Parts: sequence; structure tokens; C-alpha cells
Amino acid sequence: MLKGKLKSSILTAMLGAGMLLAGCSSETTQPQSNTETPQQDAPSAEANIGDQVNFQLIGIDPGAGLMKATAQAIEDYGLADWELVEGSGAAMTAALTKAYENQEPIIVTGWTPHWKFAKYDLKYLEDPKGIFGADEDIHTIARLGLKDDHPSAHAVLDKFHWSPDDMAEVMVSTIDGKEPVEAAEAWIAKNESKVNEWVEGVEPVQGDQITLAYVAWDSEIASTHVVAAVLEQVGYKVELSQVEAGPMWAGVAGGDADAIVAAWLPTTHADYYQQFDGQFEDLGANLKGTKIGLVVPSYMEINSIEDLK
Ligand code: PBE
Repeated sequence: MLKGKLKSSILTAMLGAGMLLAGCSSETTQPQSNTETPQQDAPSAEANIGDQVNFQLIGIDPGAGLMKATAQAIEDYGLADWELVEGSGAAMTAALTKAYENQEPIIVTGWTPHWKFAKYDLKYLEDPKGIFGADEDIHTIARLGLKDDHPSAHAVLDKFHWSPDDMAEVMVSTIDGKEPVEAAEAWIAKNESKVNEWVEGVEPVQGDQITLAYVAWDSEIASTHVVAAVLEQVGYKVELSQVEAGPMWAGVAGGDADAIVAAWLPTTHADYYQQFDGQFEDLGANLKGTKIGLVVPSYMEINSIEDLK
């Protein structure tokens, strides 16, 4: 598990660095070509949107459902000139932050709940073909047999539910400098009555081990750390296993992980759900009202994915 975690964070760091380099080189070439080629002196607001952002959609980790949906959108909207840049959640927010600070155009793959909507003025591009699906829910998924082996953990996981605002609050405090563990504990301390509902009537345990798998999406970093801290209050020793999306689903289906709280359904993780159907227990929604799509700063003039053609 540790190996996987290390590998994935190195990969994330490399991808992040690669993207930053790509960002730098485009910054240096753009002004040059503007001065050298008089025809390109037109104000950038009038330049084709594709040219403004080098025909790049800034993606995240390749296993994310959001990436599959974006690839589908590229196909269905006829955006063959466009490239979906693979990276990570962290690389995507780094690129967005940099562009936003310079008021430069950028198009990122985005989702709600996410702290970026609290920090920046952003908008989803309209998706008239409905490729990114309607609002959906985040489910908790347990491995088969968890209920018999660890009934208290199963009970807490089954009861765990909160709102998009709750999740966003934990995400924002992480981005404001708290470690995920501290952000989770601070939220728990402020929301005793909600947390009491999840642990009410649950039999305490003495250091039994529970493993939660998750992907380093900011939303799932928040939820997984909150649930881990609550399980620890009940007496569990919780191991967090940070992996990619495919291994996360394979882990809970194969029993290496006891549970995940990161299943975006029915659309975003439909492939994984079908692939492992029958090999896990779906404990239902822990949060209702998520959204995915293409996101741009509000200062950009485009409003619809169709404007990218
Ligand atoms: N996300 C965040 C994930 C699910 C959670 C939207 C980036 C995905 O696309 O799979």
C-alpha cells in the first residue's frame, strides 16, 4: 500500500512538473509570435478560443470518470483539434491557480463540491448534449463480508452522510493550510450533532484495523479523512491507502480495502460499478448533488462546450 502511495505521489509530482513546464513554454512562445507576426496583433479576446489555450483541456488522473466523460465530449462535440492533458487533481488546480492569478484563459476538467468555486469566480461550460450527465451522488461502498467482520465500522460507514457544503468546508480549510487530518478534526469538532448521528448506538472497538482506499481528488481527501477520524473515535486503527481510481475499485471488490466513500454514481463511475458488480456492497449515498464538467474562469467569454468548435 505504501509503495502504491509513494508511486502515485511521485507520478503526480512528475506530471505536475511536466505541466508547469508546458505552461512556461507556451507563455514564452505566445508573446514572441505576437510581436513577430503583425497579423496576430488582434486583441486576444477576439482570438479563437482554441488558440488562446493551445487547444488544451487541462485534465486530471487518467482513471477518473471525468476524464472518460471529457474524452466522450471531445468526440461528440467534434473537437478533434483538442487535446485532453492528463495529470492529477493537484496539477489541474495548480494550472488553474496560475492562469487565474494572471487572468489568462484556461479550460479545466472540474467538479463540485470543490474548493476552487469558493476561491475563484468560475463557471461550468454548458453541455447541451448532456455528456457529463445530470447531478449525481457519492456512494459509500464496502467490501463483501465487512458487516460480519467489523459490524461497528460497517454501521458508521452505512450512516455516514453529509452535504456538499460540509465537504466544501473541509476542502477549503485544507487549501487554507491545514493538513487533511487537522481539517477533518476541526470539522468534526464543529459538527458534533451530525457526527453523533453516525456513531449513535455503535459498539466501540479496541484497535481493530480498517483500511479505506481513496484517490487524491480534493473532495475525496476531505471525505476519507473525516470518516477515518470518526472510525478512530469508535476505536479503530485506520489505514488510508491512496491509489488510482481503478485500483481503488479493484481494492474494495477484492477485499484489500474495507471500504471507499468515493464512488460517484450513477454516471461518473458507471464503468467501475459494472466491472465489479456483485463483488461489493453498495451502502448508498453519503452526499447528494454533485456535478462534473468543463470549467473556466468567469472572465472568459465562452459559455458552452459548443463554443470550442
Ligand atoms: N472526480 C472527483 C472523480 C470522482 C471524484 C469527479 C474527479 C472522477 O471523475 O472519477
